[in-house]
Amino acid sequence: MISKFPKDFLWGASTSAYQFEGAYNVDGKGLSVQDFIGKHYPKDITDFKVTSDHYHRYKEDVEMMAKMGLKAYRFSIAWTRIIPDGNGEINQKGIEFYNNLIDELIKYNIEPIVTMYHFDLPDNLNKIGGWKAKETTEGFLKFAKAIFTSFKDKVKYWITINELNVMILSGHVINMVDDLEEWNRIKFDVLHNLNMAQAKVINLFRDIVPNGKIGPAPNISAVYPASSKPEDQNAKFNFSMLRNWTFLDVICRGSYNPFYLNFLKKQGYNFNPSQEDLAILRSAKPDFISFNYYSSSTVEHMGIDEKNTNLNDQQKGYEIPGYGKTVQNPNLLKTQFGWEIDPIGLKNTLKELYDRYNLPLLISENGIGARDVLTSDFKIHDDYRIEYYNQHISEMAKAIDDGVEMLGYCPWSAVDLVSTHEGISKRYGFIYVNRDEFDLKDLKRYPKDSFFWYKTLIENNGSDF
Ligand code: BGP
Repeated sequence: MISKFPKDFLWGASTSAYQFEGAYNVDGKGLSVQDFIGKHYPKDITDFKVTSDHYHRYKEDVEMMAKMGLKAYRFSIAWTRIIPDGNGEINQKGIEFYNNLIDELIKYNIEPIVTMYHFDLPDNLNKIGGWKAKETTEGFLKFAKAIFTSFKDKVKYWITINELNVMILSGHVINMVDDLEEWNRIKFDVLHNLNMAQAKVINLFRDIVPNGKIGPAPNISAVYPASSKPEDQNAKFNFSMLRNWTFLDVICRGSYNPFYLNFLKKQGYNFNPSQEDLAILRSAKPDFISFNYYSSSTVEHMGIDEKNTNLNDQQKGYEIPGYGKTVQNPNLLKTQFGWEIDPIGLKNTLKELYDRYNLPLLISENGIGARDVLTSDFKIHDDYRIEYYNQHISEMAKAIDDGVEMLGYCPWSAVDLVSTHEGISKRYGFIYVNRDEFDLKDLKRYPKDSFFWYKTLIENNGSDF
């Protein structure tokens, strides 16, 4: 069968630095907010100090990725390895580590895709106000300059900020927020600063890496109305805007979504970006959109006078009086961790995104978290993961067939790593890492059944779909 996927399609996989590298204080690395996990989530789960110890095992990991046939690998660079205090001196050891990792990838013809920022804000900057403080943007630009200059000849694809929308909508879930009440007061300033930082970094990129490609990586999902009631359709419109489009409109269209500006006003928020800022936002455009997709959202109408019962607790969903509230979708199955599984939602998301922005799309995350079991003969029979990917890739092929332009697919995760807030027991990898929540065992790597399945799929360029 002829493949629907372009011949240079980037079949890849993803990780992020703080969830995968470990070595949290090695070779001059400074501390990030993620090194304090447990502060906000005092659950019985591991921290990010060792994780999968990729820092010391990157050669072995890359060799296994090559054996799996990966054409691309998306990873993030830890800001605190490059600038330990966030805004000061460059740490050459940090540059050296990523240089070695990139060389190793190139050795096996694996295209490196670098995420510049994946939730791991330097703690020193967090202490002085995080993204609210101007020093944070200064530090980010300094960090960007260091990595652009160091890797411009080796890395073509760059991703600015992972899930900027999740940072704003659910910062407390990913360890970014100390005080939820204060966060709710400042988060729109933070959003503007992040948008500005992203735009400035893109402009810097054009000067330093003129032949490279750069794009954002929000978490985007199709939003469904819970019923055919017209008021539910209105809630769908509102949620798509609040959850998805407002974040992409700024970077792709260069301006804030008008409904979002109105939303801020109604929330009593005085949002007055300067003309100079707005001009900077207009000047910076991405080359592609990468996005993370795990699940769709379903919403229903919520009256302006209805009481908000969950106060921004993402575990229970979102409720915004006058705008809508999220509800369960009875048509979808769920993962062991309660996330709804919606492969057709991926096709819907791809088509909506492409229709709206007309930019090539890269899926930077998609996957299923599960309690994998290592058998006594060191096998992992993760048929549920194979099924999940089969269904999602099949829908992706249909989206391409319908006219969507795609660069690649980097599911989460290449190798097992520690989840954002649910420990190592929630595994996503094609490659198993032998450790438990608190027992580090030997950290040995074993290919799962999905590893061999993905290898075959890559070899035939997804021609079964
Ligand atoms: C995304 C993050 C990743 C990753 C993934 C799975 O939001 O970008 O860092 O962790 O979600 O989420 P979790 O680890 O919570 O299961």
